[in-house]
Amino acid sequence: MTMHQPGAKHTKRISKFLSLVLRHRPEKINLNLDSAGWADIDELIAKAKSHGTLELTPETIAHVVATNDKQRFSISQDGSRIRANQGHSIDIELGLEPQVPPAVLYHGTASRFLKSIDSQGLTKRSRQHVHLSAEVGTATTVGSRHGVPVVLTVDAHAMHADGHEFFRSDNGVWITDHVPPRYFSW
Ligand code: HQG
Repeated sequence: MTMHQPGAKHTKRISKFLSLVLRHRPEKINLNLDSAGWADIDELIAKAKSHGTLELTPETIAHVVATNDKQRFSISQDGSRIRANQGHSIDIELGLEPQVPPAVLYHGTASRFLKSIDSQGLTKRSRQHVHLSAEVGTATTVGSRHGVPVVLTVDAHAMHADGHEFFRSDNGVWITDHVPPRYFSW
């Protein structure tokens, strides 16, 4: 028998639900996350069901994780836990090691934020980190989510040389704490 997998629309709905409870609002279904953001998959399934939110199975979760366009989620090696790779607003410690970034990184934003960004630098806003991309195309897409996109070019080499720490999430997003205005241009 072939295992039935959710269609594209349902897969997206599950992905959005996972982003919500694993990054922002686990309390919505009373889900426990450990300090590194991991949730027990059986508990997630049971609580999503008891809150009438979604019917999930280990197979559909594995499918969503494997096919996710941005590889937003990881399953632990023993298969028992899941977490979001980045993008949290809740306070968790991803436990990543600092890495040497590429010389240049990009940040996509919307034109209406430029004035504020130019005075304060790139700040975390509601998230735990500032998100940067190694590719202009990705940055443009990220910026388009907010309005007319503008891509900032960040001198990651200079930031790193000046002691700023960079981390790379398991899905390849570069993250740091703050990008002061002197390190970017557009
Ligand atoms: C802007 C998505 C005013 C910032 C993406 C952005 C990413 C400022 C917005 C990930 C500012 C925050 C994160 C300042 C920064 N003044 N505006 N000082 N500093 N901003 O969504 O980077 O699809 O929290 O430029 O792919 O857009 O969810 O951050 O426009 O990787 O997996 O404030 O989320 O991934 O917006 O996106 P966000 P982001 P997912």
